[in-house]
Amino acid sequence: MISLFPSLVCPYCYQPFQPHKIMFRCTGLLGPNGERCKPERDRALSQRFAMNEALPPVFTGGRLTGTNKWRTSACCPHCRGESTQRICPHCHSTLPVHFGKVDSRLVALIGAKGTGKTVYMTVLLHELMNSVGRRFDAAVVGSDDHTRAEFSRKYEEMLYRQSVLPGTTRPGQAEIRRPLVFKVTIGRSGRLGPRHRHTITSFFDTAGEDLISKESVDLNVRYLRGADGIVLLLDPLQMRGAQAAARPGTRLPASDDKTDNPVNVLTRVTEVLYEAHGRGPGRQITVPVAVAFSKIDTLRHAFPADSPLRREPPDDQPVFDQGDSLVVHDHVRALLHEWDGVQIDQIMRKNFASFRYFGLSSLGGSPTSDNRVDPRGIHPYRVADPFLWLLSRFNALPSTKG
Ligand SMILES: Nc1nc2c(ncn2[C@@H]2O[C@H](COP(=O)(O)OP(=O)(O)OP(=O)(O)O)[C@@H](O)[C@H]2O)c(=O)[nH]1
Ligand SMILES: [Mg+2]
Ligand SMILES: [Zn+2]
Ligand SMILES: [Zn+2]
Repeated sequence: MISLFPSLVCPYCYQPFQPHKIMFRCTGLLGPNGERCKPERDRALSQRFAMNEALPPVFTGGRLTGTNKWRTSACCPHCRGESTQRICPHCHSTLPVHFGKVDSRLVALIGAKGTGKTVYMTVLLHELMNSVGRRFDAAVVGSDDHTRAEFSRKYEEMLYRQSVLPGTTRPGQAEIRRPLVFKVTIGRSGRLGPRHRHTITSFFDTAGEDLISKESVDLNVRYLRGADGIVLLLDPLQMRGAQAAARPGTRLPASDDKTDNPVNVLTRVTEVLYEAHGRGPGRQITVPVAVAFSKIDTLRHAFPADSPLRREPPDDQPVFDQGDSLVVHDHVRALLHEWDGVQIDQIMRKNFASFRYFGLSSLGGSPTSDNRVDPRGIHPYRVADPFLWLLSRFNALPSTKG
């Protein structure tokens, strides 16, 4: 059945809903009938995200008759005050201002324990807000108070100002951890003057431990099912062949029963995606997957001098450089042979219609022996490439022809 109302997906809980199901939250101000709605703990927010603050009540807006449009404001049935604060009917999170009208793309970040996901997400967002943002004339801002406060206080402050690397992301709490939602606005000068393209992106940083067993993978199924693009971070240091090639002195990740090798993780993620999207005869998974190998700083010294992973990526044009990206892709594919990772390439080719390999380093160097950021600072290398590729796949960013 073709629906007139394509389904939307909440960037916070990744649950789908029809546009006319969007709910509203009362402003809590004095209404025209002299009543004021009392703030109370919101059960949906509390259950899902452990957010317990008292908020004004929520109510349904309903469909506007005779049009395909949905409401952008509605009247509170109690105080009769008008509200424009739209919320998700499932988790009651406030939806971003342009939600439903602009592209909304959910990007899930997954990978085994200790691959560097939390560090990567922090550095990527920091770069997008700073140097990469300047290059693309892009503004990247947190879409809600929680994202803004959480990102600057918990992630950026710790890594950039206190030089502290994050602890293991707590597993089994996918219900409570809330994705960080950002609005990416890219300026373009067109014939009709400057235009802006908005994309809402939602980042969900999974706990690597949740990818160990089938049951705990299921916790993340909803996030994977709702994702428009996936960044799968794999740690070459968890692969035998690469361990041997690592710069002497590199601390190798602990291999305990909570860590899993990249092939097993990829196998399970593939199964989950087939479960989520269905599997027809000969059908492949169509969600674009950026397969990014982290911590490249520990391996770069052994690459040939002309390796694309030894040179700086082109950064003078505000476009995604397909040529450079494809050279990196081929190079990483070749490296997989040396790293005992041929199986990864076999799985990707067989099951994914759209994927690309990347090599990156969030920190640009090894952490100190007590696992703090090196005093010389953070020197990210190619961290934005996977994200820019996804944006180009979403047609949210121009790219050169490959
Ligand atoms: N050499 C090097 N080490 C890194 C880099 N990024 C992360 N690491 C190391 O990897 C460790 C794990 O990074 P996290 O970002 O916490 O990993 P995670 O994937 O979030 O792990 P979980 O939350 O346990 O799933 C860090 O404490 C660092 O020691 C990098 O760019 N280079
Ligand atoms: Mg983490
Ligand atoms: Zn009210
Ligand atoms: Zn929601």
